[in-house]
Amino acid sequence: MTRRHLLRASALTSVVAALPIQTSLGAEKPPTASDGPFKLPPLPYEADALEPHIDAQTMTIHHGKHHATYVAKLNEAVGKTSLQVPATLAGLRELLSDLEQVPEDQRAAVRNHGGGHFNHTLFWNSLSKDGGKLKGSLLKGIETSFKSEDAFLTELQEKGTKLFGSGWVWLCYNPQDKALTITTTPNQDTPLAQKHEPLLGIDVWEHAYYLKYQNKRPDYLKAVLKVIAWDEVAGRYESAVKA
Ligand code: MN3
Repeated sequence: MTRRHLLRASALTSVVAALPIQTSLGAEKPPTASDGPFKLPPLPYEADALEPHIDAQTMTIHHGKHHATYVAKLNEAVGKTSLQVPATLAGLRELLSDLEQVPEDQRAAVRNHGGGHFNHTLFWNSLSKDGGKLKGSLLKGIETSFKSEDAFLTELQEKGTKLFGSGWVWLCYNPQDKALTITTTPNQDTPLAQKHEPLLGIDVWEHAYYLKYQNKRPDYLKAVLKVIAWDEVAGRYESAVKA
């Protein structure tokens, strides 16, 4: 740690109240997900729960390495600012909805790693071995916005397949026109920045599927649609409509 960082970190300790940021003064080891205020949530199921559609090795690395690194680097970035936000998903949501409030020198890091933490947390909770079927008000909303369930699923897979490079394909609720929409974001950007409410996000980074599906992203998308927790997605939709 440089002298400049030390001075900055000690100046911060007096002003940061809401966030108990650990500056890890003097520590030279790389940060881990458990070092800072934001924590890596455990997977809501066993790593092999989604086999054979998503394999256990991919889940273990994706959650334990990729997601953990986003959390560690988010903590590092926030620790270099005097931002006062609770280290919760709600606090992170506020930051990602308006990145202008993040000091410019840490904005890209919060956007990328904060987005990574937010998106992956939503992703794990959008998957389940027995997530139910599309039904009720969500199915009605999908039929209104996309004409049919089939047309919706086809568009989701097409947009996910065509997204160039790394990113996410989303089912979002747009509070402006009260419609459902399928969008994509590059890297770890979230739909929150576009004032869209993410209901379902599917990770199409190669790290999400390469071990099992190699370059065959369409096969991965087909497989992941077999383990979507539709009941969970429907719950998010109902909350978004009421908000
Ligand atoms: Mn990922």
